[in-house]
Amino acid sequence: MAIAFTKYHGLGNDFILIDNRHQSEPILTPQQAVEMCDRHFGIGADGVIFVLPGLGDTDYTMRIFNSDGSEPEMCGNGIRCFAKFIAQLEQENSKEVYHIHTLAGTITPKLRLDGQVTVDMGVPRLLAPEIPTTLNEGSGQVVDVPLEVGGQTWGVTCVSMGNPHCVTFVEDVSVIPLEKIGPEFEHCSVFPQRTNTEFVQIIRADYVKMRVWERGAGVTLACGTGACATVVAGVLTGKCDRVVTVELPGGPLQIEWSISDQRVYMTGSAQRVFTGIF
Ligand code: ZDP
Repeated sequence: MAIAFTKYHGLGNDFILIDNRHQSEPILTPQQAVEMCDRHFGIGADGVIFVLPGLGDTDYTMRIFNSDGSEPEMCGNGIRCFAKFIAQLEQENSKEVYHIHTLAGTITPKLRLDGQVTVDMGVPRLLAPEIPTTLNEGSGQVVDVPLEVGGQTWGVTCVSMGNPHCVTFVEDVSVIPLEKIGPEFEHCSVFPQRTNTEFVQIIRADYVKMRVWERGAGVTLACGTGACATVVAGVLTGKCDRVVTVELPGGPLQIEWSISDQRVYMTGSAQRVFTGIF
């Protein structure tokens, strides 16, 4: 079967976008997505994203397969790429704001004149069962709680942006052995749905550096939901302002955890790279 696709990236977190508007189930199986994501035997990507018909009063539905074939609830860099892709598909009928149905609820990206995309990522979920984690006996917020991983005790803060995140503040992100420690966090038994894992170095209250090990994708150059979770964790631990630049290996994201509506707003780039037939 020949499958038309467009490749996008958000700060080097790269995705294969599929126009799946004609049917409500993805045209690919998770296994086919794994093959397409392979960087040596396929197109190469951190995930495959499908543009499906909307549900209820939403414009479209977004579904994602990670490069290991698992399906996350949400994808922050992916939804910026998604917004650009649908604007490209709709051409002169494109809109400034879209309402997108995801497994994490309705997410609202806004295309800006400068080419960046601002996304209303919704209200973060902070209670242990919502993340989910069994830390703190599975109840209340999980803020700077000790967790032993890889023979070391870390102080972790857990946040759900629809998908699970475990944030650890460290002195120096450059020395963290991500490839080794990341999988141990991802599969730690206190995270029944596994977890995305962020290591964060505070430069200033409004500027932090973050490296990520993604659930189902491994080391990536950026993670939008992870940057949002980082700022929420920074505010909860008293380390960050409400408006923060998060520097990722692939570039910066602007994050605001709004005090007025408690929603998280993420602004960053999304770039089309090429189109093709698989
Ligand atoms: O939660 C997960 O399983 C993630 N791998 C989903 C992808 C998150 C992403 N990197 C982001 O930007 O939020 C795309």
